[in-house]
Amino acid sequence: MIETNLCSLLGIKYPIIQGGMAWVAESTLAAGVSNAGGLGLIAAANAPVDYVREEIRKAKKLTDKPFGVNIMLLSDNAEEIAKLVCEEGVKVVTTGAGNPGKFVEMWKAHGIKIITVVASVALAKRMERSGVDAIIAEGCESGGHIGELTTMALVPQVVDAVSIPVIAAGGIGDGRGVAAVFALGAVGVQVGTRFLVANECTVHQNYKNRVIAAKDSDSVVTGRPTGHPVRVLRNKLTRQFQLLEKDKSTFLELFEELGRGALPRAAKEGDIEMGSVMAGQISGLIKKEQSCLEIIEEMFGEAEKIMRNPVWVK
Ligand code: TUI
Repeated sequence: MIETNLCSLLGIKYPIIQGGMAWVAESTLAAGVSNAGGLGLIAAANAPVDYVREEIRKAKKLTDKPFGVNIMLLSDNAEEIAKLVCEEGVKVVTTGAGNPGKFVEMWKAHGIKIITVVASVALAKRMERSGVDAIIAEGCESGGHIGELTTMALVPQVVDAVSIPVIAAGGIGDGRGVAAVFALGAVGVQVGTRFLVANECTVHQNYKNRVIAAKDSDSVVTGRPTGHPVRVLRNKLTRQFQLLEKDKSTFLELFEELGRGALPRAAKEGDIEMGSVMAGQISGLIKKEQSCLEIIEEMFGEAEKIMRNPVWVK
């Protein structure tokens, strides 16, 4: 049984946190992951506050285990969501795409555990000073909004730079990935892409099928000129982005127009050609739909086997 100090920090059985995937991570997936022994998350993303409140209340009915809310700090309503999690008694908050420093005091006063996603050592250090409980070091193998460094390079540098627990994210799709990031000094993993195809995940079936069909080289990064690079699976939309990106005179508004509403178009409507199919580089590892419990037990079973009996020890 793999148990780390992340398990006691969050009150969970397996040291795994589900990715806070915008338009995807709803109460059913969050409760599925939490019931399976990990930490499930509801993604607030750009959703209206009332919607997020309802999802939190639904999750409370679906599980008696701890779950969290992911707050995307680029969102216009991040401040309102930051207050909502206090009102609703949410136990854990994860944040992404920015610096949550100004909310830390309020969340701590409400006994909320705070875990911040970072893509650099500098932000990890700043976050430790502001009092967060743990760091998720997310490499650019991840789907969605990404930083510059790979998980392999980022995680050990963050581990050396801070003394709070570090969770690894980006490029972890099976037990081999779990074992690998423990070797880098992580005390847990955050996994997004593999949970896209969970039975409990409500993303459109076309999206799941696209992830299952993906091969190693099918993910690309678009949007670099906007300052918000995003990893997605190749399709008609990414080809249009790539054409725009070649033309240096392209106005940023054109990018925005092409990207507007693209994630719900894929995740909710199932338009996987003109929608944004955010998924990580390990999509090529994913072969089938499974329950959250099967995914988690398989990952940690494999990891334990590798760590007990590494192939290189004779
Ligand atoms: O946030 C994510 N992944 C996301 S958010 C998202 S929604 C979106 N849609 C379109 C455009 C942009 C976002 C889809 N995927 N992951 C966590 C993460 N945070 N990765 C990288 C970062 C990050 C990057 C820069 C965190 C902080 C940061 O700098 C902040 C600072 O103040 O230095």
